Amino acid sequence: DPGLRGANGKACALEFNILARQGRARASVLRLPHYDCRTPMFMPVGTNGSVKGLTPQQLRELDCHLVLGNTYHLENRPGADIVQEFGGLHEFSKWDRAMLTDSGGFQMVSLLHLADITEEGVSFQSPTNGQSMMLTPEHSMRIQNKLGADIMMALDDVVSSVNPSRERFEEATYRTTRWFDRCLSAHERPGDQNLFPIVQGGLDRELRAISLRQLMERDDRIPGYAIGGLAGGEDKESFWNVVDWCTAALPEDKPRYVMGIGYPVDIVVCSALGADMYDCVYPTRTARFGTALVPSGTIRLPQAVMEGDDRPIDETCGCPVCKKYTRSMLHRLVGTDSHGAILVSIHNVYYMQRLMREIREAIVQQKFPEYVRRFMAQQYPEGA
Ligand code: PRF
Ligand code: ZN
Repeated sequence: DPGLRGANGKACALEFNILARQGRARASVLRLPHYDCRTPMFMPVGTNGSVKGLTPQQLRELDCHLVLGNTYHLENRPGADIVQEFGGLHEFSKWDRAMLTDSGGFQMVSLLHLADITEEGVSFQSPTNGQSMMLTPEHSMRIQNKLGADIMMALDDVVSSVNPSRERFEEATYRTTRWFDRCLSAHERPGDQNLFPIVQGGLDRELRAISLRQLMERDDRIPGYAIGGLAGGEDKESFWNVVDWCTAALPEDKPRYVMGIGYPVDIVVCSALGADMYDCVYPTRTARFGTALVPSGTIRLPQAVMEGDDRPIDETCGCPVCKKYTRSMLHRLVGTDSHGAILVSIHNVYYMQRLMREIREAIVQQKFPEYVRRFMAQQYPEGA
């Protein structure tokens, strides 16, 4: 819908309407070409365009508003040309609500550890089939324009945990801005796809400030901002500091996306700091290993103590799994077939979407501080 207007009044592919604020927290309607999302929002990861084990119909019933796809994986298989021939990622995956594609570099560098980064871009040779891929900002944009997601991520220079020197972080900070400019020039669908830049700079206050300043100089062409370089095993104090610096500096009237964040506690804290969007494989990946999310933290269904436990995963949960299955049944199912993994995934995705609804409602009702206290008391009963 080219008729949408950004905060600056310019034609833009999203509208961000803040419904309520409390402290720095905000609740909004994020209107994207395919769906009116509510924020704060958790976006499950569907690497190949679909979330493992869950159908698009189930994701809708679980109240998901936006699903993530990955440029690197989709280009590898089936290939962006083929997805485009099928009418784009929405048609291909039969997911008709909003989608976001990550730019691909992070997946190549951080998950595969085999990437070579130069000013030109990120190149990678697959250890399994020997196939190589060179992802430049231009190529990432060409692929993401073919996929057609509502939000595309700019290619950022991700610092591998193998070589985390200050010099390398400095290079990556400036290069991420240069690559964002190349992404802006290469982006061919500004009328119906939103391009978000990614704030980098490691855990360094000065580098984060440089990244923020450089990107915000381009604010009139930016529909929303992402905060990258976190969730890499840093301590909580550093993590919160970076989110705090970034959300304090970013414009109020645009959505803020903290990449790779998915622990419920982190989402509650980041929302209090004024962040709006999150994604992580955690809830679905941990489900496949039999870990279920509950208000007090997690429970491990494969444990022997679950064997005779006739309670549902969570007595307060309204998901279809908690209505029908006991822990005892799930204990058997996670051990024997993929059906158990799917059931726990359903519960965990429901849990995340319920958490997000509660956060949004608490902000709207101006009861967010009480909500945070109640949430933390459940997670940390000893006040640890
Ligand atoms: N950059 C990109 N994708 C990401 C991240 C990032 O920094 C993170 C956080 N480390 C998760 N996903 N492009
Ligand atoms: Zn449940």
